[in-house]
Amino acid sequence: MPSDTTAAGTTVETSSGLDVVKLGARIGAQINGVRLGGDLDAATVAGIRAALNEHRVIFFRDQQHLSEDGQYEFAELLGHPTTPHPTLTSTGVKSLAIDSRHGRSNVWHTDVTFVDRVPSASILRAVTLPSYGGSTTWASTVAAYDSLPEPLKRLAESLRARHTNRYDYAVTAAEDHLDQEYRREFESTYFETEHPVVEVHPETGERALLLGSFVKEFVGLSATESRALFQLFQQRVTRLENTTRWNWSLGDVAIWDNRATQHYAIDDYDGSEHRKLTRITLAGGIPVGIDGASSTVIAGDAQDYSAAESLPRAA
Ligand SMILES: O=C(O)CCC(=O)C(=O)O
Ligand SMILES: [Fe+2]
Repeated sequence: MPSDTTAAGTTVETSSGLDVVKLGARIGAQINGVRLGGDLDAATVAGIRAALNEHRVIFFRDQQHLSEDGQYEFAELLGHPTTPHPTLTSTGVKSLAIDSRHGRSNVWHTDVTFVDRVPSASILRAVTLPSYGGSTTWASTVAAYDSLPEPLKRLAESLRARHTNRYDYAVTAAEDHLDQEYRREFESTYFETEHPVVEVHPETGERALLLGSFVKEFVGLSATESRALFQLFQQRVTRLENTTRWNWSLGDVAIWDNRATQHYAIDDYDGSEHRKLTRITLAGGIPVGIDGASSTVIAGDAQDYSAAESLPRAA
């Protein structure tokens, strides 16, 4: 891939015509010089899509011009927006409010894995920020899989896991950062889906670990065995080398590939500080394991949330 080196020494990739600055070897890039909106040309949108496939999470600064409508119109260029959430429907029509008054997502997760049609991507825009802290970290689940020793790859490939929206069974009241009303709405319809632990990415053909905090258990294993294996694989996902951390400024937009990442919102600002971001999510397909077996629904119907995208699958 052709590249230039700037005076600052950072590598700028030029193959897509976009100014893409890598933030780490395994995950993350910042894209400069793009004004996001519904009027972007097709080549730029294709470049953004390619950067997302390559870097897993991409960041744009200085998008203060974007409103919720502009964010939505841009989302429509990149894919098919879902409704805001399968159960959280009271916070908006076009977008999901990520608001510290409702809760703090300080747990490693891939979004909405309790349904069969796992979203392909999300677009997150900073609206109100605390005066310190409140950054977000993403981890590459492709890098996590790739860095596993061969026997653990084979083990992960042989497993399926059940994901539900009644998560964090062991959470104590003191640790529970979710507002009670919000939790009630989150859990108002029960969803449970069985996914392969190793998913084949539909666009890149890469293998990725599909886990995160909505996992309840591995199929065929005891609760104790499930917990032990979950920790083993999650530790690989969250190794710092597999992550990138973003310190938000107002006007920033992050886009992540939800089929290749987990994320964690760092709860290091005080309760008096308000933090709000606006999320618009893009529909995805039903995950497929390396044996070609798809995810299966155990409970709940997510049709109203999102049409299951059927993309031509990578070889
Ligand atoms: O608050 C954040 O930075 C991220 C929250 C989150 O988990 C999400 O937007 O999906
Ligand atoms: Fe999330």
